Amino acid sequence: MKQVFNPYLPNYEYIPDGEPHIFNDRLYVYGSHDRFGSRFFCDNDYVLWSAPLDDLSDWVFHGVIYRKDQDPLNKEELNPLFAPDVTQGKDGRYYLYYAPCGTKSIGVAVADSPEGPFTFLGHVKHKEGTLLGQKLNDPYPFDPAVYFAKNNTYLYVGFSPDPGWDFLKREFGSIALSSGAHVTELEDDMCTMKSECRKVEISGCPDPGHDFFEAPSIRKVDDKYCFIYSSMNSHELCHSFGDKPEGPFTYKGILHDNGDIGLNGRNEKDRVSYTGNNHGSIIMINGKWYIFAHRQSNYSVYARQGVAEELKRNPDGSFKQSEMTSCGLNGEPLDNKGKYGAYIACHLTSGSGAVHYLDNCEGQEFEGIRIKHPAFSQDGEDREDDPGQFIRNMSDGSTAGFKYFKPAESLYLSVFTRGDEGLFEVREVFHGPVLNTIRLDKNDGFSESETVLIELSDMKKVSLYFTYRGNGHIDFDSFILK
Ligand code: FUB
Repeated sequence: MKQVFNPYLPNYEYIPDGEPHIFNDRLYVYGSHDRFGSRFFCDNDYVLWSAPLDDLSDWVFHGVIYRKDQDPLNKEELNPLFAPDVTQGKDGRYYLYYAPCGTKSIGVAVADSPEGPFTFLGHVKHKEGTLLGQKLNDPYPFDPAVYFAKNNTYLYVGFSPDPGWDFLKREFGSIALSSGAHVTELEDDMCTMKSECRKVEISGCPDPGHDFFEAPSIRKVDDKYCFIYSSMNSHELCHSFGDKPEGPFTYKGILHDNGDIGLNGRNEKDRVSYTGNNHGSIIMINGKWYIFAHRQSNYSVYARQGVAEELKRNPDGSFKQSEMTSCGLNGEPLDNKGKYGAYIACHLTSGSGAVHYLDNCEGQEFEGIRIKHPAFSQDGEDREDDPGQFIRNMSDGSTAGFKYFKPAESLYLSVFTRGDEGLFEVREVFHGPVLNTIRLDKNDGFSESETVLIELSDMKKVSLYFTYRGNGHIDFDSFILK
């Protein structure tokens, strides 16, 4: 079996908003599809990947499962398709729910297999036929999640935008919509709402930052229903428990934060990587719970990549916040011998820390970030077979960290970099003692450095942090553990 990393899909694939589902003993992740280099969300058509449950490293590509132009409301403008979800209907077929940006609707498509291809079926509508999202006080037709329970298909939608945001006026005009998460049940035609949407109540949020913002998702955990969502803080996924699919729910804490903010009391200024929006869900695979979420790359929130981590439980059955690692689905630390791409770093900071990527990263803000900070990036165009994602633009003090490798007493280590000369300080603990330094020569193409020895304690799994010291800039491609 191969090893599996974070991101868990090939490094040229940009699938955020992943909803993991198990159908017929395979794990499928349905998500949006970003385009590397784009200046907006979800520019590509939906594609699908799956893996067998007994080998989560063996991801298979199923190709395009649904195109933007298949929705009749979206033919002309080809608006991006935002976060989708899939459920199996009572008829055994598979139903895909999605929100085509700018159409004020939730689309429904159907397929005979979980692998698609999906064909357009209709839009979610009120009993009298008005589309959901086009009637006064409807919830925002955004981020649908679907779940079959108690002989009903539950549909969750919602968004809590700032009412002053310009795009709301542009897209929804004068219709006053209800903020927050909402739920309804669907008729067996999978399009008609059985009742008006009700607000999903979540009590016990410790502060407004942890309230619902977007990305509703639902799963059954033991005898509880677990409502998952992206909070107002935006970079984190939170969870809440309830006795019924429609709630009410009680807040239970953060599941994943794409800067590890909140983990062991970490605050925003010490985020371990470049944060941005987050969206995902949980699933039990072979007896273990996992959170699927996404990280940011390329200085923007428009090139997001799926990551997954194992979850641990609290005594009351709720989940502890996961830690971002380089190897979430691997089931054990990575081998301490071999060549690893720098793109699997779970820690990436500049000499002055990392920042939150904004939804609008055009203009000065974007340029400022691009000049001062490192980022996961690639040289090639979107979806080239092996564009070779790497860490771009490390300057003095910039650090890439990798967790975890199997214990070792010592390791020989070399790196592949390009750019200016300088050195890498190697540590096992960020801010800890320097174990050794690696001299980096000036190179136009990626070249291997000298090999150095680092002494470790063989008692625990290994973390590795590489901090660039120098006056220039380097790109970090990979490293070899020997
Ligand atoms: O991917 C587009 C949008 O970004 C999703 O619909 C939101 O949940 C956020 O992840």
